[in-house]
Amino acid sequence: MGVINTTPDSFSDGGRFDTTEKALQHARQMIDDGVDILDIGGESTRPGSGNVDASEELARTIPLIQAIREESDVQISIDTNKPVVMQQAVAAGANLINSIWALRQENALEVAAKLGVTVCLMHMQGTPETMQQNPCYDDVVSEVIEFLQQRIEAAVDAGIARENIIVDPGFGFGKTLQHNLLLLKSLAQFESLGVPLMVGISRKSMIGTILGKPVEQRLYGSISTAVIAAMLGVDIVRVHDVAQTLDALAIVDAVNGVKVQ
Ligand code: PT1
Repeated sequence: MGVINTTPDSFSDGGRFDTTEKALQHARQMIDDGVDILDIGGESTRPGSGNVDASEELARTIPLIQAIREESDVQISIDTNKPVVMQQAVAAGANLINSIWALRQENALEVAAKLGVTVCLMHMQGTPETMQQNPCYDDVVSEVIEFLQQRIEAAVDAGIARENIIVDPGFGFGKTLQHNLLLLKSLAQFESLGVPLMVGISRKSMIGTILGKPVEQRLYGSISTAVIAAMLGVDIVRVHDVAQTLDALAIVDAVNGVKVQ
């Protein structure tokens, strides 16, 4: 899964068309590079980030989804908290709802169930505004697995087919470096949930903290986490650097596919 940024660039005041056009070019490059799923988000959910209103989020995401869909059959994921954005995104051609809230918002489960598309349910402790203030667990791995188990059941109860559910431990969402490392090391345990597993670690501060490097120097660290995740059975990695990560994952696939004699 490749991450497409749709937030206006503060260094240029080119306006909406410029932003959509740049995002579309970015999407085309990822498609060329061999991406399977494009993740489109119109609201930042990074630690400390605030809210964006629905009209703004729709204006950032819907024209882009339509434009991508006009030229490609690539899978499109909508990263949103808002039922209205889910509905319009799916109408425009999105195949997957990526929910950092695991569809806990008012009406989200019902709307997703009605739309009939695949959903990604992610674990988060707290809210994006405050989640990094004092993340706290007795046993982070079992608590995250337990949460995801409960959200799978809630989704199935709401009418979402089990085959249409993906789960994600939510790296960096209410977790210290220690919590993130424990989760990364324990990813094989998530297989017990019985649904595909996705992770997003690319360029995150857990890599920055280990390396002491800013976001633009985290490529090799990011690739390393993708390789670890894939070796531990993760099905989908959410990344910024598609071509580079695909090379690394081809090596993992080759090793996993070799016949031991
Ligand atoms: C994710 C994810 C996401 N991450 C899913 N969706 C983000 N399913 C947005 C940092 O510590 O992992 N899974 N959508 C981006 N969020 C963050 C969180 C970005 C933490 C950066 C950090 O640097």
